[in-house]
Amino acid sequence: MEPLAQVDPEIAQFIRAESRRQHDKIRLIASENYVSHAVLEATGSVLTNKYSEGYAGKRYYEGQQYVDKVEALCIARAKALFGAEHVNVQPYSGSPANQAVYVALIKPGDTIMGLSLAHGGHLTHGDAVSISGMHYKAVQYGVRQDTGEIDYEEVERLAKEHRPRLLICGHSAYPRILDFERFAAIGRQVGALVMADIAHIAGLVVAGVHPSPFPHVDVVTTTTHKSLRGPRGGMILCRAQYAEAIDKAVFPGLQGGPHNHTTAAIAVALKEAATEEFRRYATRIVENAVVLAAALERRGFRVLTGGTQNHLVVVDATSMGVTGRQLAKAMDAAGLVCNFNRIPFDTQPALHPSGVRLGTPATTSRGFGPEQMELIAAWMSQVAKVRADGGQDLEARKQAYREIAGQVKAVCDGFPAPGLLYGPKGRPA
Ligand code: DSN
Repeated sequence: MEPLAQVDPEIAQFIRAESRRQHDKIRLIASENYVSHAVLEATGSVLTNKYSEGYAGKRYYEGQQYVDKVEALCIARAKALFGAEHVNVQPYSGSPANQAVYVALIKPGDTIMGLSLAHGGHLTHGDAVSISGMHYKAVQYGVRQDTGEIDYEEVERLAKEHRPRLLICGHSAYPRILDFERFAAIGRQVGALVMADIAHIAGLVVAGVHPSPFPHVDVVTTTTHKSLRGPRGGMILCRAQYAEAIDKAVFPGLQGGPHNHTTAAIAVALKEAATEEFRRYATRIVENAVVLAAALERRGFRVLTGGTQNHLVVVDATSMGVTGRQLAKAMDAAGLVCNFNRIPFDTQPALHPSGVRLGTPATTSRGFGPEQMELIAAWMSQVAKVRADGGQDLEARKQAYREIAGQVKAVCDGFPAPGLLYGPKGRPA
């Protein structure tokens, strides 16, 4: 019963420091969030001790009296929340979930079609450096240069030309609503199965603030830790006719024993996501993103697509005279954490791209509203100006970032985040 701090003070110290960091800084990484104490408790539970290869009622190890119940409850909650006929809650995360769909439904060498990474898609949707681009013939569609929005006509044209077995819709950095119905219609025209990867928007979908991919598409994958606000994990939701193939692809096709502690924590997150409070939370995520995008635009940032309809804002940092990487690193020094990102038609290399990607799920979880979004835009503008001003020496720049970081922390102290060790006013809870 010795506490972690006694058994391993070094790791305990790092966890405490990370908790402090998560409290003191503003998390603008679009894929991150703060889980509740209840989700954390389930994640850190004794379920981590148990092996459970197989599925409820058909396991390869004994002692599944409670694990079976946990997994069955998790599946039932996911089916009800998303309106899915079948759910597999065992994928370790989003990439393995996507890979399991490919193993289940197509063959190596088959053609797949997805949104290109450079235009806001995901590596696992057919990028050349991912197994999805190595084992399958990947065709990539993009966004229109004039609007920055998905070019559905190009999707249709490419689909007719290449006749993919699987058409993928979904993104990691696309600030607009996805037209699942249109993707499904294109898939039907060319005889392709359609997969929606809703990892980023799952929380918005269950709350009804983004259209659902059901009943339009054949199979849906998601992570559980982004806007859905669960532990790090993945799920596959599909029509009943694909259930057996999907389950076999996850286990024994790709994975061994499921992470039962994660399954329990996903179940808790799904219960939380079914509440009216979560629906209000998801609504505020989008409201905050809209305010943030407008405030950034007023301050001179070029905001891609001219705004947002979801939790994401992508800005072209070069509109402020800096690269995305320079801005992201300077922002981190100033207490504003985001990631640099390529933008569509980027002329800069991947490690020094033009954009930064911002998201509001985490800030909304700690209670930020429009007032704080305006502050974030003002701080970002100050940071960009300091970084762009080549006349300043490094020490002067660092001092300017430290001053902003102090203001950021003062605001954060008034908004304790769920699940952290730090309470009101930034003191240990
Ligand atoms: N790493 C996730 C993101 O940041 O969007 C996608 O896998």
